[in-house]
Order: sequence, then structure tokens, then C-alpha cells
Amino acid sequence: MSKSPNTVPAVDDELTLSALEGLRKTPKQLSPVWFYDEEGSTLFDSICELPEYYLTRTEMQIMTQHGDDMARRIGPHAALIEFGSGSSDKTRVLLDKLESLACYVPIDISRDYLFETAGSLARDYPSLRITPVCADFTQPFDLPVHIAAAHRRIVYFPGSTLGNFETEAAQRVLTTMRTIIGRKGAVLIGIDLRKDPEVLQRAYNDAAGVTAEFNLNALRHINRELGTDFDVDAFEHSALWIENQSRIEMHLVSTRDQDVHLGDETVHIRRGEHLRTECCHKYTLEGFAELAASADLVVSRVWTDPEQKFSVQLLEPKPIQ
Ligand code: AVJ
Repeated sequence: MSKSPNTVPAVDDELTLSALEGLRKTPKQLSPVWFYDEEGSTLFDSICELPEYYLTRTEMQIMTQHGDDMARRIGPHAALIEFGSGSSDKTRVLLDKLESLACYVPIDISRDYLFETAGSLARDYPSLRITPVCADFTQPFDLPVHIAAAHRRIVYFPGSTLGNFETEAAQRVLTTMRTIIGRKGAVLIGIDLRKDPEVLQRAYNDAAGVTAEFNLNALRHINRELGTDFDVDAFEHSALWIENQSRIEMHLVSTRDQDVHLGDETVHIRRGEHLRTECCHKYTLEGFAELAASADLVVSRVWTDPEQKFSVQLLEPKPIQ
């Protein structure tokens, strides 16, 4: 999984092109990847502390309560590879419980944040081999060769981040994981579950307005990175439950007509027009098992909280008949 060195265009152009592609769609779209600059990663950590945002807290409870069982099922001498590692908070629960872990490979797109977190983990787990990889895991990336020496490879993907992907893209991410773990490995994944729409709406429209700031920060990030001129003050946050898609959609709504310049192009945004910045799919247990099966993965264990708000699931390769 490596890029050919002479066919890669200038990175900025690649980013500009993919941003333009989204802005040419109807409705206009921005990738949720734009949330996560350093400021955005910090805002996301604040979201996790919000009373309305049950996801992180519930997942953490599940990890604490069932971590021993998870560690037993993972077994000794595993390589732990985390997709979108962020603060690695939930990972610490696993690191405390796993027996003689071979190595930890956190993968994240936010470089400074990744190395900062890896540094603090290295201080707290001095004997653990930690190899951070700065990458967008939806694109080809290289893993350190030393993971081959581990007894098995475990991909950890907490936080229900898979929910950000539409069905086909989610299948591709799961297939990437399936390839990484090979025949003997497993995927440990956090998946948010369908529930009362009221509870969902509140989780993405918090009273303190942190989610709104997080959403708007995507525009600040893109302005800084691509030199665009979105008028950040002329956008409002909106998050709605879309029943027939079983997802929350985060949007930014323009409060005036504006022209945004991107590369050589001018993108016109009408007053009242929506930019979609994120989809957060919510699954039933059956629905997720079906999605996993489409990537040749079988759900071998599900851990949930008593109210079944959230789930952590162990996926293993479908046995070859
Ligand atoms: C990191 C994708 C799991 O979908 O809940 C939080 C991001 N967006 N509030 C989510 C998010 C708005 C979050 N994920």
C-alpha cells in the first residue's frame, strides 16, 4: 500500500481538487476531515465532555467494564493498530489490560496532535513500542514493518467514526482493516446505536454551542490551509436527524450570498444554502452485522451498556469454507 512517487500531484492541489469536488455537488459537501486541525481536535475533546454527548462517556464505560474480556479475546503479543487515534483515551484502558503487547501504532491525520499524544503515551508506557503514523486512513498508507513480528494484528477503531462513512466507503474502510489483520487478526470497533431521535439531536446541538464551534472551525481550517475566503461569521450550525438514512447530518447554513475562491474557481453560495459537513450513521446490531459481512468480517462478540446506547464489537475474518 504505497504511492508511486512520480504520480503524486502537489499536496495542496490534491486537497483543493477534492474540496472543489465536494463543493460542486448538490447539496455542497465538505469532508469531515476538515474538522481536525489542532483547534478542532481540542474542540472535539471538549465535545466528549458535554453532558449531551453520550457517545464517548458510554463507550468509555463499556471499555472499563469489559476491558478484561476484550484483552482475553485479543490475547498476548498482539500489534494494536488504531485508526483515527485522536487523544487515545480509550486506548489507555486496553493498554492497561493487554498482556505483553508487541506494539501500538496510532494512525491520525492531525500530525501535531498525533505526536503530542504519542509522546505522552510513551512517558506513561515506557516499555511499549509506539510507532505513530500520520495518514488519512481512507487513502493508501504504509504500516511499520515490525508489526509482522506480532502474534496477531488487532485494528482498533473506537468512537463510532465508521459512522461518518456512507455504505460503500464504510465497506472500503472495513475491507482495508480486513486486509491489515489477515487471517488471524481481529477488529475492535466502537459503533453508536440507533435510539430516540431526541437524544441524538441533543448530542449534536449542545446547549453550550461547542459542536457549532467545531463545525465552523472546519471553515477556518480550510481557509488557512487552502487560502479560501469562506466568511465564517456568515454561517450557522445545523444538525438534523434524517430518519430514512438513519443518520445525523451536520450542516453549515450560509446567512448571506457569498462567493468563495478556491484555486482558479469561484464557488457561489446562496443565502440559506447548506454545506453538508458530516454524516453520523447510527446502526442497529443487525444492520451493522450485515455491513461487516459485506467486508467478509463476522461479529464474534458485542459489548454494550445496559441501555444499549453504544456498542463495542469484535469482528473476525469470515472463516474460509
Ligand atoms: C468522531 C465521528 C464519532 O459522529 O459523533 C461529534 C464527530 N461530530 N459531534 C460523531 C462529531 C459532531 C463524531 N465522530
